[in-house]
Amino acid sequence: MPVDAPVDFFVLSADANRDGSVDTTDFNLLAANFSQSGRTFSQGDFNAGLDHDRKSCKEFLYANLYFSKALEPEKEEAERVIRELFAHWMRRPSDLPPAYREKSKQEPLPRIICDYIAGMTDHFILEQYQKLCG
Ligand SMILES: [Ca+2]
Repeated sequence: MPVDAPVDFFVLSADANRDGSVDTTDFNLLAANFSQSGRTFSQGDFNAGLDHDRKSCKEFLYANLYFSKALEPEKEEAERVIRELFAHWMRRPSDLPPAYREKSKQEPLPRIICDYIAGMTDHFILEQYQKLCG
């Protein structure tokens, strides 16, 4: 179910006057306000509003992606795949790649399996699932 979610953000981080280019105008704004407190982004304080923007971005992602009702089935399926693969490698660590089997001699097996899974792409983990649990 696609939903429009207009988000206003700006990515050219040194473009103080937000005219789409970084040039001497931006440098002059920065220089004129250098080391003075209470300045805005357009006055060359490139940290101004950053915390607010970061918080807004996080809130948006949590509301529309991480805890999205529309994506819940896929999230649950991904959790199931990870849970079953984790259990498989806990039962059969011999199915881990040699480098990870070697690491498990120095670190706890659950930690090694988590590290291995964390480095996988979506495609690779599904391939592993089909091969080992399918
Ligand atoms: Ca500019």
